[in-house]
Amino acid sequence: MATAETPAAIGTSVPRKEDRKLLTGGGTFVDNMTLPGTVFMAVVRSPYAHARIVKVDTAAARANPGVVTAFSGAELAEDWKASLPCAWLPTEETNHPDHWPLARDKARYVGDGVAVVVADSRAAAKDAAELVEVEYEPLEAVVDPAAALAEGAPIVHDDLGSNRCYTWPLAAGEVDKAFADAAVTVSERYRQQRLIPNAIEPRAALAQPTPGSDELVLWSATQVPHIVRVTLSLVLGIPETKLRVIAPDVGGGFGSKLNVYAEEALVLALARRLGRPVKWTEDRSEAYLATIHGRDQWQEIELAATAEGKITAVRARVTAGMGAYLQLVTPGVPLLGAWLYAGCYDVEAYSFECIGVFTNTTPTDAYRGAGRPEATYAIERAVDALARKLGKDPVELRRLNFITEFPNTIASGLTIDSGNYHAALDRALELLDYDALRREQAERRERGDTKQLGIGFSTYNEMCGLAPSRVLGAIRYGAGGWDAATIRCLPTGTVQALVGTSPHGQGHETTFAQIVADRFGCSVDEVEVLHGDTSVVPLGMDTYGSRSLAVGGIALYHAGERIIEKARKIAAHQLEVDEQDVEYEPGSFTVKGTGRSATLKELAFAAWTAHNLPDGLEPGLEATYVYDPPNFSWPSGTHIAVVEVDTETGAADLVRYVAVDDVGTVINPAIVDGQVHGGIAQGVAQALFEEAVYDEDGNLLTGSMVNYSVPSAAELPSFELDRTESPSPTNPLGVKGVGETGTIASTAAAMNAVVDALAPFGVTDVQMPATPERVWRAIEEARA
Ligand code: MCN
Repeated sequence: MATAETPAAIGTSVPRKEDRKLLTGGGTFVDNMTLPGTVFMAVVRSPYAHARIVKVDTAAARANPGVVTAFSGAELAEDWKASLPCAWLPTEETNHPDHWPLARDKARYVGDGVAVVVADSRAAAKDAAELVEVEYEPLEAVVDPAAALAEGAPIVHDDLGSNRCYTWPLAAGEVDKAFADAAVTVSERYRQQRLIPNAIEPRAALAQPTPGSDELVLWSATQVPHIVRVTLSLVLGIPETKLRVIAPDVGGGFGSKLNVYAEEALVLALARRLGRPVKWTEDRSEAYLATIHGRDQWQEIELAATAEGKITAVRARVTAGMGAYLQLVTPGVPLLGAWLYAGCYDVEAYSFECIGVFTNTTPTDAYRGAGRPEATYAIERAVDALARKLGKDPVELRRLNFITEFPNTIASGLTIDSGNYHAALDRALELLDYDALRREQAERRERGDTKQLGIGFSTYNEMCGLAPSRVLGAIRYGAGGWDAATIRCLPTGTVQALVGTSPHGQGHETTFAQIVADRFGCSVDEVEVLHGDTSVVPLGMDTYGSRSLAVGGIALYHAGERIIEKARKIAAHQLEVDEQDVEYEPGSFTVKGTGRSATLKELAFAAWTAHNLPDGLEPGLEATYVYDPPNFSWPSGTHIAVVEVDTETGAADLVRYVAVDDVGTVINPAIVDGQVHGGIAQGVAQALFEEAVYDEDGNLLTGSMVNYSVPSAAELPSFELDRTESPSPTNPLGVKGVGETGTIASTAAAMNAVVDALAPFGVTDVQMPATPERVWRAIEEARA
């Protein structure tokens, strides 16, 4: 294995540069920072899911020792020039309610902020928050998205008159005809239960007014410092030039920190009012209420097929819970799956419709995979249902329907860049020893063993690397899909790489350094990757949608090419030959056919002294590139889960998991494996363990890790991973994203395995998560 000190080509498992610091306690997280004079904010949150706010009295809180000030929502109303942002309103008619950092008239979910207290310690702020007296008039609540559409359901936003947020249709080809002509059809309904993101570091924000200027600095545990800066400058009504946002080390996000939150706006507004730094850190149970949730959809999917099992059409309908308000991209999340309900399969006709619905629950938004795990789940479960109906092996049915030609414009309208779906499936079957497992399964069934085996497939593709700005514009997303990078060769030979994406666990400091080191012929340690500070890296679109490498990394690659081209001019000038006569090998230029050469480091020094540059050439060796990709990138692969279900207790144990992914060219295999591992764990968690449960009054019953069951390594087997490689033809490195593949693929694989194990009982569906109780009930009901 290479070390960080040796030249590290693309494709090498260089150990993560950032780990030494993180593992030895040297990381800088927002909550580690306390500036002189810092005061602490606590948020008073509604205990009701739906209630009119009659009166907020902060007098007792203000009088408590250590308290600096306290405000109700109404008292801060003048601080906002715009409501909190939603950057993705999918249709012109989308109902978009105001979303103020503190509620004023009504509380709309348990956890909705209604007042803030500021004190000289965190404990004092929390104690005093309990003394704020809020008079509520409780109202009936609605928590299920399907129920919220029913006649007579309580209305979350009175002024909208309805809980419907939007209806978004997509149709291509003759769908009705395909269903009328079909020899076989299947029609399935699935629940995508609500999930609660669990980053190790909860959210935290620290705002500092800068004495002597009107600048405000916000440190935030965010995935999106650039987006936070643009949007909060509008919310606070301050020039963007006067807001600097810094995402220091961020301990995970999984999409939940791809947002602009009330608390970020609040600490800024309070710092501006008080002239002092104001800090807030979420605790875990607060996070469960106040940080976005994921999923929460009802899905209906129908397949039309020939008697042989060739799928001709897919029809999907989704009812998607928005929660009480629209966060940054809430309405767009289910639509990220809109094109993918036909999965890896070649169909002629396609239709999709999504209805977004308000409920009295925590807002939903992007959670790892965002829309694509849901789509993959629906199609992969439905393909298994079709296989069962036809009495075919699920592998054979998949093979019959795979897309085989690339690039391929699919029925829903997008173009898949590259892939080889058969190759990944072949390799996965080989790793699994499929035939042997099916034999064992048959033997266990024959013997009537208590523990039955289930084998579940998920052959998936996804669109990530969000993405071409024009396409994002066409689907009414409010920002671009480009990203930017700057490379600066310093006179002493080291290199700064400034990137507009910002990691929170993905290892960019290593992989991005590898991209530069590979082209510049230097070690990874000679490249310092800087990110996450809008003053240091002003241009960027941040990290989500597995875009950092496929967009930001390509910007970095192009910036490197610009450096090399400029250095070539200097080399030719100093070596006194034509530019065409110098050849570049990573790290140095040589005059063709001679031993005369100049290294990139020497040229960086020459560019800095500027004593002997070609006429008209700017001194310095620095280049910026803003890259807007021509397409999404399309990872794909085959995941296979093997579960053992105890038919007496209902316990479903994941005993093996094989994943063969195709993410194009791989920069760092160890990091890619790590991403896949984490992703699989998260997707399996949805299938078998996790669910946010509300009672009918809108109380979150799974309000802590005691009853929201995040799996640990003990619940999961070692994953067996491999890769195939279909480089993307749309970028010069051939890379595709990997950050979400595991999550996108694994939920369906695990649930297909559970249902496969229960096939002898005639069970065809179990709602997620497939807890022992649910599995046991399914068996008992089938037996009855
Ligand atoms: N990589 C690579 N070769 C490839 C693809 C990726 O070496 N062919 C490397 C990249 O250079 C990067 C990492 O793998 O170091 C992930 O790259 P990418 O797929 O571009 O994803 P992003 O960096 O944009 O990360 C976002 C993605 C998302 S959307 C979620 S959600 C997620 C995830 O990454 N959240 C994570 N992975 C996470 N990992 C951790 N530890 N914590 C989270 O919160």
